Amino acid sequence: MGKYQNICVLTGAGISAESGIKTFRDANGLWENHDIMEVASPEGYADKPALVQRFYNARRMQLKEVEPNPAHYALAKLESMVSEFALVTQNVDDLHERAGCKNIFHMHGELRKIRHTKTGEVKYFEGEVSKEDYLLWRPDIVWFGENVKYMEEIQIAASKCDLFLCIGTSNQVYPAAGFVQIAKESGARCIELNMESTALSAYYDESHLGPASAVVPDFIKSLL
Ligand code: BJW
Repeated sequence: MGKYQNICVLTGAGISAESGIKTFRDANGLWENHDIMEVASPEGYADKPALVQRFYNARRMQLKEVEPNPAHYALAKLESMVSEFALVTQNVDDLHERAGCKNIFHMHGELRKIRHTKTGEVKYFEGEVSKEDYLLWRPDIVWFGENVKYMEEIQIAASKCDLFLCIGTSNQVYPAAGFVQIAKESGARCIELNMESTALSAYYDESHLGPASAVVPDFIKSLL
């Protein structure tokens, strides 16, 4: 596809906002009613497993009520038009795959997976974890202080790409916020698409501001 043949995309909560999934740090963000460390840290889970499981049960059930939006579909189309494409997402929802994206790295885990706390076995799970299983099966989600998934694959994708897109993330959580540095140092053009400027906007070659459902399809059309 013209100028760019190897594209790496990093997405965050903003891309799913218009599908009806709350972001983390906006005014109505998910964390408003929950202390962040209470529901997204190993310590919080050890302290209040019932609260944490209820929180993730509710979010897992919410997945059944939401649909991908035009930004998710535009990225799937982009993937089909270039020779190499990696979609790195901080999101734990499944909207990228439901829109048709294939090469996805869920670096913070997935709501639809649970992990056995003793054996480490991971399995797909659609329902609500029962009270009997609260301590045996935890959400397969990366909480604060835990290592993110697919780090090696992501570092390779960011260092090989010629275009790095960052969509709908506040760039406040690491290591995700640092991937742009890998891409930039490797010579990629780095473009941010977000509702508003972020702490790292100045680091990007371009920023396009606005709702993802409009800005992402428009930007992708401009590449064609
Ligand atoms: C729209 C829009 C629309 C809205 N259209 N846009 C000190 C310095 C540096 C690092 C650390 C530090 N101390 C600790 C750390 C490490 C820590 C970290 O980064 N902490 C920071 C808070 C400082 N990171 C970790 O612990 C990670 N692990 C790790 O680093 O391991 C090694 C290590 C261990 C220990 C110590 C040090 C190193 C793991 C991070 C796990 C993050 N987990 C969460 C929760 C997952 C559970 C769940 O989903 O329930 O992941 S936190 C939460 O934030 C979630 C998200 O994936 C992540 C990023 O949020 P995101 O996606 O950016 O959302 P928002 O809400 O912040 O932003 C949305 C954006 O969209 C906004 O800009 C809006 O404007 C925009 N927007 N509507 C377009 N319609």
